[in-house]
Amino acid sequence: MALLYMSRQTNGDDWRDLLTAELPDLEFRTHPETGDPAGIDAALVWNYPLEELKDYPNLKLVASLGAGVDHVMSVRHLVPEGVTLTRLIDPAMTAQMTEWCLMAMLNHLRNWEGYRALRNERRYVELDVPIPWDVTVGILGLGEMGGDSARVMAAMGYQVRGWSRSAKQLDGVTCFHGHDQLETFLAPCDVVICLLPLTPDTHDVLNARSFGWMKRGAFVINAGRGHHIVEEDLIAAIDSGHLAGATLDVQRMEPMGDDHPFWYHPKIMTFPHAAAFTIPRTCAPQIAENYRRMRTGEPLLNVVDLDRGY
Ligand code: NDP
Ligand code: OXD
Repeated sequence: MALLYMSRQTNGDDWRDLLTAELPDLEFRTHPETGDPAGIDAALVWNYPLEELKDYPNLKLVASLGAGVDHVMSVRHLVPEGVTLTRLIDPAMTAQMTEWCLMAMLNHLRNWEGYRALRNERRYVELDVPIPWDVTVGILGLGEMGGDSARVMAAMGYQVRGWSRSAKQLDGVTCFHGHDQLETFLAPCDVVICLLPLTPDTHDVLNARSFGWMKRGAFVINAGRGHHIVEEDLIAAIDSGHLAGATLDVQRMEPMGDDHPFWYHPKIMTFPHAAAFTIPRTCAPQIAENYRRMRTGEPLLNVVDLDRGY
């Protein structure tokens, strides 16, 4: 049986080398060189057309080469019944995400752009900065990514609150859950960071109404998915002076079109979906372990709940 690589992120040679080092008898195929479809029992997928999955009669495992699985869930009907979907949970990726969220937040709080503007005018002037414990940070999503950012930011002295689907307890973090508590959660936040998975329930969660619940001067950071934010509503909330600005790693259309207003907006900074990376070196061991477990019938790691969608 064979494992099929379906991603344009790399040509697959890195994954082939790493996985065959862990599983010497592995047959690794790279789409579109699929060979006999009946010989495929697992697929490694990332933002790739998945129509052919339904043609692999012995497929048992689809492994997302990312923490998110919305790219698979949006074509769930193409994944045959009984196939297990897994995702990545990688401390290296989580650490990169926490670092990126800190960078985005600190650039705002410590007024990097303001100092750059002053420096460009050769003005040696101090700007006001807040004390960490006077800043309230709200994190949407308290899973692998959001939970880590929350813990690190709480340890740095910020007032941290988090929002999840189910009730949670995290040391040093004031926790909220469910849509009924979203307004209360958002109201005092100086900085709002979105680290949610994209599901039908979280689609458009940051919209005119929820921006309205935020206090005047709040700053928005999104590293979840572009479709968490209604982009026109964000621009309107910033242009009206209600929100201070935003830093967005993800957008509804990636890459953004040449005429996307985010390119030109002085209070919106964008990144090209680069907050945290899938690093083959750190992620290959869990893929290899799951492939081994699948073959021996042991429970798999990092299995996605298809009903919850994440
Ligand atoms: P997890 O599944 O570990 O955590 C998801 C969190 O979101 C959980 O706390 C969950 O609540 C919460 N959540 C889910 N649905 C809802 C809802 N309807 N209402 C409130 N909270 C909800 O995911 P990760 O932390 O690993 O990753 C989160 C997302 O980050 C990924 O799905 C991906 O979209 C994005 N990502 C972006 C990257 C980038 O480079 N920009 C890199 C990696 C990930 P509960 O705890 O109750 O289940
Ligand atoms: C992920 C991502 O989900 O990079 O891993 O967005």
